[in-house]
Amino acid sequence: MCEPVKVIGTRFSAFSHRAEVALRLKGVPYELIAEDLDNKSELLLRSNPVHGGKVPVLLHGDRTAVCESLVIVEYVDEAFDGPPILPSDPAGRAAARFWAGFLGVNHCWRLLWLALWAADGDARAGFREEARARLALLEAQLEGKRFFAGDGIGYVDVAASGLAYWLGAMEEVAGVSIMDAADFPALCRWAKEYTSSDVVKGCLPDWDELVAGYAASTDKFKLVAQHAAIYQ
Ligand SMILES: N[C@@H](CCC(=O)N[C@@H](CS)C(=O)NCC(=O)O)C(=O)O
Repeated sequence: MCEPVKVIGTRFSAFSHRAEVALRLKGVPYELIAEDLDNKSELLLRSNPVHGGKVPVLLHGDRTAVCESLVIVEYVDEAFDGPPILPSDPAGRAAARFWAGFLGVNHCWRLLWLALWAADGDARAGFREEARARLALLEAQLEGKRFFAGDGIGYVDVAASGLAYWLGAMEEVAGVSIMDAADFPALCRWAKEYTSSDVVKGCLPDWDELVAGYAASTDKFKLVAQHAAIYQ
């Protein structure tokens, strides 16, 4: 009998999506325990005490909770049968981990966040240029490929998923265009392909709800940008 698999998360979070989509790629049934991040559950705080109750957290039977989205994706890849998410060869795995790390907070999302939500217009424009320079490096990675992983969705695609959907919702709410089709045709085409995949579609939030949720959180987002305390 299979042990229950649960994701503590929210579909408003692109990091949370990484955990869900990894399970779906493997064909693992799971339950999403939806969190309100403004009013975190005891279960979440208990399961991820080190990072103060960040989502996602994966619960697998009675094992220790798995925290950090990319750690979860790797755990899912190793713990369950099904198509591999990471490349099988060490060099491919190393490259995939490098780009997945690049798509984390320190290299990409901090700049994107500041480009969207920094209070000062000039500073925001500067962050936008820096963020776009990072996106240009990703654009080049897609050359001649349908997905970052090749013909199908793999580790880097999962890591990049925030750019495929959640960034667009934030751009709409903030009124800032960062990843436009004129300068990033490959990334925009990839985003369409990624979000059209049946596996992915099954765990995307409703667009209007996402936009409304972000619109309601704008003050909080700006405050986070002001303190540059953006998610680690
Ligand atoms: N590095 C973490 C980042 C996770 C993260 O920042 N999650 C956000 C939602 S997008 C969160 O839980 N925020 C609530 C908080 O920080 O209190 C990961 O990859 O899992």
